[in-house]
Amino acid sequence: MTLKTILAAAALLATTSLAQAADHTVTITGFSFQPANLTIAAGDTVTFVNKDGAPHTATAKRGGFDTGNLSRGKAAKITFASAGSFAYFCKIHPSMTGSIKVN
Ligand SMILES: [Cu+2]
Repeated sequence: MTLKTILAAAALLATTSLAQAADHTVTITGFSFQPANLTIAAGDTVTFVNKDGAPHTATAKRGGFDTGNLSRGKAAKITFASAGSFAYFCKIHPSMTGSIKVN
């Protein structure tokens, strides 16, 4: 295998893994997460966007991720590197809940 072939193969691999990771969006509106339950693949990202007037967080109940306070119009992008189930809530309004399942 020539160096040129190896470089081409590496470039192809990099392109393939980029194409496979998807970005999902959870919109926070009306004091709820939309969609509240989301299933994604390992390596995907989820962007939490706050469209409410009130500040909110998306915080994993058992650790793993926390957007911190998101005021109106703010967003946070979280990468889910490995499989698992993540129940989360809003620290400011604990009755707001959602879950992300990573396959
Ligand atoms: Cu909230």
